[in-house]
Amino acid sequence: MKKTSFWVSVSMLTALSSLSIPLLANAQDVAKSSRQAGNAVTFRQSIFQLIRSNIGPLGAMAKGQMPYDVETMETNAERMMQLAAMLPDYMELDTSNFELKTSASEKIWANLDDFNEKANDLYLAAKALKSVAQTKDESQYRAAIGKVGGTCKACHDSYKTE
Ligand code: ASC
Repeated sequence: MKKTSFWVSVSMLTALSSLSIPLLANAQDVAKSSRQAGNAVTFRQSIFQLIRSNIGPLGAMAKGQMPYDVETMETNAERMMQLAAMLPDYMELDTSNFELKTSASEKIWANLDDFNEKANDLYLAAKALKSVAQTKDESQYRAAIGKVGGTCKACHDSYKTE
């Protein structure tokens, strides 16, 4: 009696979990209200604005509009590493079911692994830029900043609308 009920429980749990895991994963990833979706947009746009704020001065340095400042380069590279590392978490929630003011393409959620790989490309380029700033080898600054900008562009080309 005890043995039977144990195996019945095991098989019921197995059946339940095989059903409920995909359903749960879906339910967690899709926005359930316009309020939740709106908050997600605010948070993720905050991250992108901070990335923009940190690449901005570096882009100006690479274009010769501003003198190279190696401390700013290192600080901003470190910040972009941290911000890039937040992107997979903050972009996971699919908000495409709601009418929102956003330039995030719906393709993001159909290609989340690729999106996350592109976020990782930004992380790695920012990490490389930090190393270059630490070596203080001015001949490498421009290319390293350019590589960070290149990862911004690669992702925008696929996943930013307008
Ligand atoms: C920037 C900025 C971007 C990227 C991109 C690079 O300075 O705001 O979005 O560089 O333009 O191509």
